[in-house]
Amino acid sequence: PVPRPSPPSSPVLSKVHTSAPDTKAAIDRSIPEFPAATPIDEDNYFRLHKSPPYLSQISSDVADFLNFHNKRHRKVALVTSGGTTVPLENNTVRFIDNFSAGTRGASSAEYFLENGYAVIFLHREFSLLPYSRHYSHTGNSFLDYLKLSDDGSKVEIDDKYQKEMFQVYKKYNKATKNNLLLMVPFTTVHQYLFTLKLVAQEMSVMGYDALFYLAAAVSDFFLPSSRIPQHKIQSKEIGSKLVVDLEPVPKFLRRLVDSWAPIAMIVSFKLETDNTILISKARGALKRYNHQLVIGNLLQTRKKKVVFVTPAGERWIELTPDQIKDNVDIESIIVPEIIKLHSQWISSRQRMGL
Ligand code: PAZ
Repeated sequence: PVPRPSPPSSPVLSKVHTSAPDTKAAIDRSIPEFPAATPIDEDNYFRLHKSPPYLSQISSDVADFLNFHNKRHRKVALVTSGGTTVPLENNTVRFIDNFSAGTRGASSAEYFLENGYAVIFLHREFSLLPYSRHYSHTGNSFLDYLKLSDDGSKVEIDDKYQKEMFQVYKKYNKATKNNLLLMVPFTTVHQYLFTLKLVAQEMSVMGYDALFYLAAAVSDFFLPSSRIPQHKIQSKEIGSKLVVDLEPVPKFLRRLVDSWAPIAMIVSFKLETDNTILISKARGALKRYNHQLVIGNLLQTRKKKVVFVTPAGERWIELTPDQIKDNVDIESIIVPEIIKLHSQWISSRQRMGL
């Protein structure tokens, strides 16, 4: 048999893993039970929950990355991507998840990189990644991009895919060689919130050069750690029904805008399924959190059209039928628009002497 070499160590993938359940953790009875139906505010959330154990490693990777780009006066985008999970057990067998594949985030990260930004990619572990997204989660196996060489002695990339893969690989190689892409994973909503807070606070060294692009699909409800059972829920212990009593996730965007990253430009996404409420919900978020831009999108049409909602008004961005036929990524239009707004926003702040 051919000996199997260990897999390549990725120049971009984080050494931190978030998907394995925290098997050592027991239910934490030192934490008081949350009163039912009382919203947990942002500060209490961070006070009452333990931070993920790997956070210090991420903190030093993020600090090094930001210092590197700050010295070079390069703008940095924090792109969040993919869906968060809500575990129902500490030794997690069951969890609540959502639909997000991370397409928006992964493709947006590529367009930020192409436009001269460095990117911190805060993503759901094993969701789509910049560049490799073209060959993963596609319905094909990556082996289908390969073929046997003419003499049958080795494998090579199929001629059909050579040209496109060469272009994608060149961009990936440029991003990795120049330390332009930092991957930071999360799996649970808990890990997401702690990591977002940490990265946001570190990003303050970038001043106005920091841009937040929040495309992740973050759970609206969660199970507080004081109520999570340690082991797999046993049907014979709970009777015939599993009744799950979730709390609302604290409105982290408020803290992000007010105190974690008060001088950065912040773009959030708002997803709805009912087109009659999309604009009002997006406008509501903009008013409530007082940040710069909400991009509204509908689950059904999110890959073809989005709406930019700012205090000044609304503007739809929509792919033409030809662009849809040519598989144009809508993010190739969204991201340059955001970059323009970021530059205008920096100039306006500077004019105001802020
Ligand atoms: O990950 P994806 O490409 O399948 O979907 C992208 C999206 C719909 C999650 C994103 O565009 C978005 O709207 N994020 C925010 C969701 C929300 O919390 O409202």
